[in-house]
Amino acid sequence: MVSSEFSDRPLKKLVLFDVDGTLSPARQAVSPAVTKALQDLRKKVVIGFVGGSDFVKISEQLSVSGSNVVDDFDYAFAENGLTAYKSGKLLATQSFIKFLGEERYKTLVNFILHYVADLDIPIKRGTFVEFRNGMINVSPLGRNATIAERNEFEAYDKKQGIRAAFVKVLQEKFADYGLTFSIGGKISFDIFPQGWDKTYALRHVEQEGFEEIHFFGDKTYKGGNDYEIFSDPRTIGHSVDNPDDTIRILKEVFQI
Ligand code: M1P
Repeated sequence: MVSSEFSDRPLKKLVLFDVDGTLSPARQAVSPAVTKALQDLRKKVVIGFVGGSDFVKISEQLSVSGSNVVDDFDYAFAENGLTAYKSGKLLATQSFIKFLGEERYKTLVNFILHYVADLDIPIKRGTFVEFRNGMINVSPLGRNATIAERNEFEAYDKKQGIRAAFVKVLQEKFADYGLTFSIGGKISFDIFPQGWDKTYALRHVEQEGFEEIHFFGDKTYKGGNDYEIFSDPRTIGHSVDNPDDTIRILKEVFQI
């Protein structure tokens, strides 16, 4: 039985969206056209986002008109759902440190920082490891790079496979840690406990009895950070090329 708070929606369906590359360009703000499409869609169905980034960053991208992102979406899932809101109320948070323990975490981070120090890539900036609530994010370039530097690194990485090689080493070295390594964006990869991919968010919605759960994402290929939720039997997956493509498919599927 779908919650009474959603009784104003004619369709008992949930539509979830990845953020970067699906609702907005990576790490940039959502466009007015996407905002409008989401407002129209919300009149018909329940909507939510499932982003890999932390809640503050996703809010910056999606709350462009000054509104609060938890009011604009029925479900707000940051860090793959490890931080979760429903109808503006915090549901739960989980912690990477609780899962791993301080000692193992320290061993992992020390190894990563040594590996980055030994990497010979054209430029390096700062913040090579970003500690988040439910995961860590590792960037050989460094997270406080400019947009232009991010794009240059992405092109370089496509040729050189810097991130893929890094991930392979970590997978072998830390095989007994129970971790998943996911290359989702342009300059980094995420590390989180196995099963804490975007399907983690589904545990917050499966009791609701939605007739259908749709998921829209751009990194739906194997190894991409949308792959697991996109291919999960509980969802109907839609693979998009960019935010305009998301609008196009929404118009087709939901006649908005
Ligand atoms: O949402 C996709 C990814 O976006 C960022 O990646 P990058 O900075 O490499 O483009 C990060 O927030 C990453 O955690 C996230 O998975």
